[in-house]
Amino acid sequence: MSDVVPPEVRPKPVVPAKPPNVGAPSPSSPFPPQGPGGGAGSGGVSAPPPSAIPVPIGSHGPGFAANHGIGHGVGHGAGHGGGHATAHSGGHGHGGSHSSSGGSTLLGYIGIDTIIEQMRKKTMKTGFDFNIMVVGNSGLGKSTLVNTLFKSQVSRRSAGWARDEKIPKTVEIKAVSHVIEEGGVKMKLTVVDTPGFGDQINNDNCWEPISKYINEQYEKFLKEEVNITRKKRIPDTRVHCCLYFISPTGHSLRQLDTEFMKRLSHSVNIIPVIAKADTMTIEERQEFKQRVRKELEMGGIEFYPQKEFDEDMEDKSDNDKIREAMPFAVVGSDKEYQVNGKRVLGRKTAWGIVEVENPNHCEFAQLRDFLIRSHLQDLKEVTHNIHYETYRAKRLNENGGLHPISSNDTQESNL
Ligand SMILES: Nc1nc2c(ncn2[C@@H]2O[C@H](COP(=O)(O)OP(=O)(O)O)[C@@H](O)[C@H]2O)c(=O)[nH]1
Ligand SMILES: [Mg+2]
Repeated sequence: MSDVVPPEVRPKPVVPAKPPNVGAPSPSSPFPPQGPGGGAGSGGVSAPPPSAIPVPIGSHGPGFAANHGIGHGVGHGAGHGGGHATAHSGGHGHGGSHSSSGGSTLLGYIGIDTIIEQMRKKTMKTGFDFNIMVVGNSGLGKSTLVNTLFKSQVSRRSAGWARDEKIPKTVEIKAVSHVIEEGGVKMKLTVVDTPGFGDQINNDNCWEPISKYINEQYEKFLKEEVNITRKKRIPDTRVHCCLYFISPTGHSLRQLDTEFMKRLSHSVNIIPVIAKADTMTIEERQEFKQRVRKELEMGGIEFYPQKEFDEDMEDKSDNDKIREAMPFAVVGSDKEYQVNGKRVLGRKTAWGIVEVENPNHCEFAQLRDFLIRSHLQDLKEVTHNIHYETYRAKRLNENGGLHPISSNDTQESNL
């Protein structure tokens, strides 16, 4: 099976009509109501969507927690409502009263702002899934970077192909899960590796097995959703983010790169990165970044965070900054060195140590902040509300919305 919907004809997910007198979004609503009073109340507490859990990851600053970890919280409706409630509690009372036509004054404390604490408690109990896929030629440092991002051995390093071990003839897909805990929050991280991508002489169609895998996960989720007896929490194996590794050649993008990103950008959040940035000088890096950005733009290739999904001006200005800095030129390492009395992750070269987390040395820290500390929840939401929704709408249309879905075009992968 190829792409579910070719980019040119991709329908916009349908915005469901909001029934009257219903403040809270339904758990599966693709575009829950937004704005003041948009659902800080019961929706967020009693019926959180299965995949949208606020993500207050440990060590980040309060700004991130307020704006993204919790603000975007349980679905957009509850998240925004919660955010408003906090921002305005005791003031304008946005989240509080449905009867007011805006700007009413609360006479006493109601407790709307406690939703943040309630959501936090729920997340602490349930934890959350995050599924990241890495794509790019062998040896570009994919496994190393994922291990660097999560500061543990979550991805097996390919120590080069042994002589008697053959390079896979086709793209293999391997998913490995780990539970990582930080600050009492459990994340079930699944790393989906795609060894063999781009390693052949003829790489035509090597995006196909990857596209198939991504769609199979949507299909699994959909099957669970349309079951009469649904699980309370549907296991989420959908790929939330696909890190695409660009080889640090200094030349143009290869056809394989553009082909992959073009074909997949409408079914998954693609984040392109420039691999092994320490192999280029700072000037070469800047030049290469600009060239890549231009080529992506000229090729009409969208990557995450997509402009069309910016929710408001604040989002747009934050995301513009990120988009302008992309693709991040990264360095990965799992070795620690002593630098100025501190232990840092780095790569030792003849000229000194390249410190992975030092923003003057490479853009790893920017990628990490973006991916984990500010946009992790949004990656999950865009996956659910846009990519999955597009898939779902198409599948249900095909089936008249009612009949069981045949598995003809989504054979299970070898997982
Ligand atoms: N110079 C440099 N080498 C790297 C970097 N990341 C990984 N490597 C090395 O590249 C080789 C392949 O790394 P690996 O993570 O297995 O690549 P993968 O095949 O893409 O998963 C290993 O020897 C790594 O130590 C990097 O950022 N810079
Ligand atoms: Mg690897």
